[in-house]
Amino acid sequence: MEAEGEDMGAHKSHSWKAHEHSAPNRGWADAGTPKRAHRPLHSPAKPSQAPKPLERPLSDPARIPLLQRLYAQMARIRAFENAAETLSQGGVSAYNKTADGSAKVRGPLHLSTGQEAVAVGVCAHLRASDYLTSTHRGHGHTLAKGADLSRMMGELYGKSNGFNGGKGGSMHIADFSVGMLGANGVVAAGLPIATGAAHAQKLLGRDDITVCFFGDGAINRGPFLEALNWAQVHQLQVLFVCEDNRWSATTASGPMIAGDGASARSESLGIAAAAVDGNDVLAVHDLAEQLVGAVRSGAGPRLLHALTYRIKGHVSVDLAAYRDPAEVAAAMHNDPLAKARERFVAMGGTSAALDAIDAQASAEVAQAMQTADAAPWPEPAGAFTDIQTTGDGQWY
Ligand SMILES: Cc1ncc(C[n+]2csc(CCOP(=O)(O)OP(=O)(O)O)c2C)c(N)n1
Ligand SMILES: [Mg+2]
Repeated sequence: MEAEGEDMGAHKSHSWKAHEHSAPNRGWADAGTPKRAHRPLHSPAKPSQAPKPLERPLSDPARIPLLQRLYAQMARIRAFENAAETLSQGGVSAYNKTADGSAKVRGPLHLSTGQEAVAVGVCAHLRASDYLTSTHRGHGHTLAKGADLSRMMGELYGKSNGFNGGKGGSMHIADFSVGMLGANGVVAAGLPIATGAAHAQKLLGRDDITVCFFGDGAINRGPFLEALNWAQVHQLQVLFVCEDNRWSATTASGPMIAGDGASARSESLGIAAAAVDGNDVLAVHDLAEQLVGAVRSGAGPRLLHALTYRIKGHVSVDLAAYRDPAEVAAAMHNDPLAKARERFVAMGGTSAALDAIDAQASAEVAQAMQTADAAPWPEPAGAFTDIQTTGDGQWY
């Protein structure tokens, strides 16, 4: 695809020589101190231009096969999380619930129900060699990036067939074989990891990119600024994706965000940002196509601000009674899978085709549950592997 028609040569380093001649002599060089070689400074990063909307009608019947593929990915995520939600009841002591030990999935489980279109629309443009960083709400990102559903279920069960041998759980899933660098339990912590990964890609001269998913709550933490600043200064190949689900745990995000939010903060650093209806998988797909194309072509970082809604509570046992039921009901009407189905039928596709996809997704999840049930627990000795050693020294 074509990039945004910007000046791709914006990132030219300028000569440092003129500055050297005019620099005041501070004396240290004459005193025998070895003079450090100056590396050329990066020229100030040029503000990037906002993408122009694609001239492609969202309801073009020629797009039926694409929409069907995107729907299938969303259906797998939905089926996985619906099952995991049920399996986790009784598995965590929080929100006035007490874990009874009987649950197959234990510990906090954050569902991305209602947000599937963001992960799927963006990841449709990624290769296995591209990198992705995720959040505490990472099942959708992980599946959309191509990770194995059965191994993710195994990890949730704590079984040895899981991605982390059953020792990580939902918030620590990683699968480097498909570029999924990890879920993350620390809000905003994925942002600098993504920037670092993109810097490595640049140093290695690769045209792979890094996609960084983060929540609307994360933009109020320092790492958001640090990561975007570094990415822009070094013109890194990273796409920042804000999944704005309007909530940060039990708090509405809006009243906590000063100014105009993620896009405005990004643009203040010169990083072009664009907002999209994050529940419309084709719209996300089309905007992400442009932004991924620009980032991959070396035009510097971009930010995609996806407006969506967290249909479930903060974790699977949270009934989210602190929300206005009318708000939740309105969000259910805007469910990304229902929306995709409606458009699919309007384009001329059949409901039966999507029903078959739903059934296939449920069967895949049921198989994964059977595999996880049958898989062995990690060996006790495994408690001492894959851990960081701090040595036997003392803490200061
Ligand atoms: C640094 C840090 N502070 C607080 C928390 C507790 N916490 C977990 S999720 C969350 C809300 C995050 O909101 P957002 O970034 O919008 O993501 P969402 O849960 O909506 O997907 C908070 C405050 C944490 N995990 N890490
Ligand atoms: Mg949020």
